[in-house]
Amino acid sequence: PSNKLVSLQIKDNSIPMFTTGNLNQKYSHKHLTMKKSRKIISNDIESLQKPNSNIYKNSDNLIKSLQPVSRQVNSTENNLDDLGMVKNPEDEQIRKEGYMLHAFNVLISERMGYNRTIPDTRNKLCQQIQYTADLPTASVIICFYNEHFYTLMRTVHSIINRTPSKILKEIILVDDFSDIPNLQYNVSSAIEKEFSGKVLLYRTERREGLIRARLHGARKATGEVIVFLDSHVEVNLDWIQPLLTRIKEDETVVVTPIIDIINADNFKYSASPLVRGGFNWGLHFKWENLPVGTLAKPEDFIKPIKSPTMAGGLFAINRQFFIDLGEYDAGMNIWGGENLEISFRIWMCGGKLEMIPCSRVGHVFRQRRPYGDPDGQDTMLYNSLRVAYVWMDDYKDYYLSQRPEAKEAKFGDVSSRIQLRKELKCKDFDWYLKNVYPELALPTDNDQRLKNKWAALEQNVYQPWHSRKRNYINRYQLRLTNSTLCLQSKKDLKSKGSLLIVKSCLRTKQQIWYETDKNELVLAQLLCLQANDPNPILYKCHEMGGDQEWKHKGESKTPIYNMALGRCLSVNKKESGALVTLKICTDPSSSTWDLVR
Ligand code: LR7
Ligand code: MN
Repeated sequence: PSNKLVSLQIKDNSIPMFTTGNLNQKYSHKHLTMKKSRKIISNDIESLQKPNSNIYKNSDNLIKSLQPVSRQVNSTENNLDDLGMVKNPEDEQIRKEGYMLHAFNVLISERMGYNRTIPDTRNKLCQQIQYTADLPTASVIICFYNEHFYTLMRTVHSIINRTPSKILKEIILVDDFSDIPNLQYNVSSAIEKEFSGKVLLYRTERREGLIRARLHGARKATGEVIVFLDSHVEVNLDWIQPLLTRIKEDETVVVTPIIDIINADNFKYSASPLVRGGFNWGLHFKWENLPVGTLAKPEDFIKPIKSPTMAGGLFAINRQFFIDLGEYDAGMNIWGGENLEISFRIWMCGGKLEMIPCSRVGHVFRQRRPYGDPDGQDTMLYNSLRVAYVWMDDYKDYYLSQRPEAKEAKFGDVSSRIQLRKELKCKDFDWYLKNVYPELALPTDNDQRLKNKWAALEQNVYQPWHSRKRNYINRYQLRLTNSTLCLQSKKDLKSKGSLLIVKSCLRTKQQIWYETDKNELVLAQLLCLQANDPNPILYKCHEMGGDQEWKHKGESKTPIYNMALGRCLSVNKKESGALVTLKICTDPSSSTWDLVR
């Protein structure tokens, strides 16, 4: 029809929906549907199909009025808090839908736009390294299933912006049969327009899962090295040169960057410490402290670090070595286990696995995976069984006894992978444990001293979504502005799940809030203020930010703003006993507070 409108769909029988064909105008279908359902009320399908009808004129105006650039800010770490503001019901809708579909704050991700500055998290010594221009070429492979459009585009832009173009052979996107409306169209238009030839898009013919989707991408790649990345990452300065330098030295080394943290609720980018990959007998990947003495001298902080396993999503490998090593196990479904499989295989079949401290890539760590297996299979179990039966010899019994349901479960045919192991003349699992991961205690170890030692070490183990220690930086009562009412728990202060009310200010424990350096508000150093919708509650501090992270501007008349929900602490009536609720911060009836120290 018009050169602006390319697809027209009728949703819910009544609300017409369209997307724009000109991706120069950077916005997703979601904004359009929302704006449109508000502005254009006609649901006469006939009129929609006539090119000269008013609806097209309206929609042209609409497109102009929606210049999405205005939604996007050139973001730095400093304005992220503001970007999370929910200003109207439409924002609220986007935020909510986003959490459901992607399990992160899409409102912030969209407003940040495609490019942003992130902190250089590398060790200072890395900045002095001069990398030679003579490095192998690389193909970056990113598979995605229903990824959030802006987040995916920012992944691509960060790679284009921070990778020498001579080295970057291509970026290969593999759409794993996503079914979010228009995602495929939007991605293909955007890359065609901006990165024609450099960024390629493939789509699988059915949902394959990340293992087969990556395989699909790897087989299209032409670079000397292939680099796998997740679809919600941002690469940091000079991220690829140290990876390629190491592979150039030795083609049998598989390398990973340090995976920095992008907070799923506020998109803050922060450094990860140097830890390595391990696993437990349930075959779950885990982060583990480096063996004592690894980081003795300053230079040790920039040297490659041997790692028994990798997290799975981000690594670089010589393409021919990847093929020779047997690529991936194509019998694995959707998600899980492939990272241990390739880690064991690398070590047992003649390679090495190392982490490169000077290479940093941020990854959005979510608290849940927003998708499952289409047939409801426990793919982690299925895939882990394949790992156990092919690679772990008798040690698989430890896994099987950890997971009783595993004894009955199906895991498909693994004969070709066993064959591969024979052809490659791989070492056995006993060798791997003794030489690569001697620190792993066996469940049967009865040396209590050893067990204690590892238990103690594990206590300190870093998890990207956990902080380690709670630091109080402030202590105050929260008084409603122009009143003598203070924030307190409704029930007694230890009662988990209690709602909050305001009551006459008294210097009782019940009203003393402790602010932590992670922006939590902890009542009497016991329970955390948590942003439940529509009424906040007191809950066990989980130290993961998000619904327990609160911002305020200072001493008096400040809104108190929750990062995850994008709303402010408020009361409907200024009277003793009034229940505390969460309101959109720009609502004129929303409350402000004074901090009484
Ligand atoms: O069916 C699917 N098809 C896909 O294409 C399911 C997923 N995917 C894509 C998805 O869009 C994403 O780009 O595959 C990629 C990985 O999926 P995630 O992001 O849901 O996985 P994750 O980050 O939760 O999980 C980690 O473990 C996985 C085990 O199968 C993979 O190895 C992931 O790549 C891996 N991610 C990382 O290593 C990043 C650091 C996380 C940690 C620790
Ligand atoms: Mn991921």
